[in-house]
Amino acid sequence: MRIALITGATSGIGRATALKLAQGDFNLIVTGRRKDRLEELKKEIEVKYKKDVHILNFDIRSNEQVEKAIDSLPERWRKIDVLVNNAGLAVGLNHIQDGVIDDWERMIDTNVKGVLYITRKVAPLMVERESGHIVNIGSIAGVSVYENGNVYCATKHAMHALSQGMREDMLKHNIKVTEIRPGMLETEFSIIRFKGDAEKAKNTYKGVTPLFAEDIAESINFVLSQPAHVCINDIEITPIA
Ligand code: NDP
Ligand code: 8X3
Repeated sequence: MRIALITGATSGIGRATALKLAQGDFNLIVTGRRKDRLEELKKEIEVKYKKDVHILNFDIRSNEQVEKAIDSLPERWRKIDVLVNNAGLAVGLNHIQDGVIDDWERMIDTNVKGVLYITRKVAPLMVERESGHIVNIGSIAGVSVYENGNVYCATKHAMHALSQGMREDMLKHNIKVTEIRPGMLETEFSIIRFKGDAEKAKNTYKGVTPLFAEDIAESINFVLSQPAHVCINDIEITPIA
């Protein structure tokens, strides 16, 4: 049985991925700030799929909390085979001259610094065992930009660069790095982006069939199912619309 650590498993892609991997040969470490949701997910996986789940409840923007969480792992849970760097968010949608500094900091601290903090703690555990797979959830916003998307797009461009950089550093240790870049996907993402305005969030998907979290979970499961000698570097997925 392999162990996958999924950041941001309380909702959207992270939650769907936990449920998908639990149907295969994975025990799971699930993380996020909303502990009640992690506990519900743990219960669901244990009952439905008979897999072990370990909860780590922390804010990924705090290196101190990240270090403490990973250091707290019991020995058997430290053999992490897969790290899914998924936790992330967009906050606000403004022209650059109207940008809100606090929104920018939330995005940069979560999407860039948070990914670095957790990778810095988990990658050495993989290097020690000369084995592992890091799956980074980027975005089409990591290779293109759109009006008002400035800082969110910049954080996902950083994820794109980091994915390539990590791959250069990790492959020599037999550790694969895959970047998955989804397009428009209906999760809690837009509710967070519009700061709880459900109406605006809903309008984002008006007239189109977006991707769903399960579509991305399917791709993650696919890249993790490849033979040992195969590394899928990138997958870009958009809705037909
Ligand atoms: P959701 O809002 O549904 O899920 C985001 C997850 O990230 C939640 O579990 C949340 O957990 C976690 N998270 C956010 N901030 C923190 C934090 N400070 N500390 C710990 N966990 C945090 O959105 P998605 O599932 O859509 O987003 C997942 C990833 O997919 C993100 O990186 C996003 O950029 C990317 N993406 C999304 C697209 C979309 O259109 N939806 C398209 C392309 C990429 P909690 O709040 O409990 O801490
Ligand atoms: C999220 C997709 O198009 O809203 O990464 O930037 S988009």
